[in-house]
Amino acid sequence: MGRCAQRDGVACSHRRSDDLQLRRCRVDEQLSQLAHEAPIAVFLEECCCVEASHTQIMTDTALADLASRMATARRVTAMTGAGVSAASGVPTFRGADGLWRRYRPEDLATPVAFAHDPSLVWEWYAWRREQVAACRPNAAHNVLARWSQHDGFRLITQNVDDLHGRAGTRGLVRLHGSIWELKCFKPCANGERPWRDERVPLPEQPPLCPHCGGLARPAVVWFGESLDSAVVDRAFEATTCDVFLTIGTSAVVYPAAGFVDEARAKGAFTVEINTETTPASSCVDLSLIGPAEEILPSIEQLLAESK
Ligand code: BJW
Ligand code: ZN
Repeated sequence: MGRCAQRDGVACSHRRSDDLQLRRCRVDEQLSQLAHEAPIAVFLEECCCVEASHTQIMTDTALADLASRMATARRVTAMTGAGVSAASGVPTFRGADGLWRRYRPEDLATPVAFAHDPSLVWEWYAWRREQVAACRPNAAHNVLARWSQHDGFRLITQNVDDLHGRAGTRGLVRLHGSIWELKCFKPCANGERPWRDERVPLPEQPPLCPHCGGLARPAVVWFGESLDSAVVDRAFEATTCDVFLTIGTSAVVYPAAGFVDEARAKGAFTVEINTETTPASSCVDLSLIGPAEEILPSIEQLLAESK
C-alpha cells in the first residue's frame, strides 16, 4: 500500500490499495463523519485512490448538507481571497503563478518599500490595474453577488480588484482596500480620505495628491499597516453567523485569517472552498477542495432545488 500520490497532504490520508473493500470503508467512514459533523475534506477533483462514484456520493452528500444548513441559516457570512478572482484571470499572490513568486512583498507592498522607490511600486500597481481592468467577474463573484441581495448575508473580501463590486455585491466589507482608489502618502489633511481613479493608464506616474502635490499611493493595506478599524469591526461583527464560508484564500494573512476560527468559536458551521488545502483546512467543519467558480454555482443550484 502506498501513499496517494496525487494528494499526499493533510486532508488526503487515503492509501492506495487494490482492496476495493478497504477503499469503500474509507468512503463510508467519511460519509458517517459527515453525518456526525466531524471535520471532513471532500475533493471535488477526482482523487486517484477513491472510486469516482464514491467521490461523487461524498461530494453530493456534503453539498446537500451545506445547502440545507444555508437554507435554514439566519446569517451566512463569506470571506474571499484571491482564488475567487483566479478564474477571471487575476493572478493570486502565493500560488504557482502567484504575484509573490515574481516579486518579494517586502520590495513592493510595504510603506518602507514605497518610500524607498515609489516609481517601482507604482509600476507594479499600474501593471496590475491594467490587468484587472481587462478582467470580468466570474461565476463565483456572480453567485456571491446574488446571495448578497438577501438580508443576513455578508461578504468580506481581502481582494483589492473590486470584481465583487462589479458583480453587484451589496454591503461588501473590503478589508485591504482597492487598487482603484488612491490616497496621499504623507498624508496631508485632505488626502487621507481615498479618492477613486479608474483611469488606465494614470496620466502621471507616479501620481500626485491633488491636495498637497505630494506623492499619492494606492489606497490598499500593506504589510505592517493597520486595517481600518471600522472595517475590521464590521468584519468581526459578521463572524457572528450560522454558516461561515472561507473561499479562495491561503489563510495566512492576519487579521483576515483569524475570522474563520472566530466564527467557529461563536458556533458557526465553517466551510472552506479552495483548490488546495490551507492552514484553515483542518480547523473547519467542511473542507471542499475544488474551484470556487464551480462549487458556488453547485451550492446555489441545490439551494434553488430545496425551495
Ligand atoms: C482557489 C482558486 C479557485 C486558487 N477557487 N480557490 C506574525 C504572525 C501573525 C501576523 C503577523 C506576523 N508578522 C506580521 C504579521 C501581520 C501581517 C501578517 O499577517 N503577515 C503574515 C504573512 C504572517 N499582517 C499585516 O501586516 C496586516 N496588518 C496588521 O496586522 O496590522 C497590525 C500589525 C502590524 C504589524 C505587525 C503586527 C500586527 C496587513 C495585511 C495586509 C495584506 N496586504 C496584501 C496586499 C494588499 C495590496 C495589494 O494587493 O497590493 O493583501 S498581502 C496579500 O495577501 C493581499 C491579500 O489580500 C492577502 C491574502 O492573500 P489571499 O487572498 O489569501 O491570496 P493567496 O494568493 O495567498 O491565496 C489564494 C488561494 O486561492 C490559494 O490558497 C489557492 O489555493 C486558492 N485558489 N484558485 C478556489 N479557482
Ligand atoms: Zn496630500
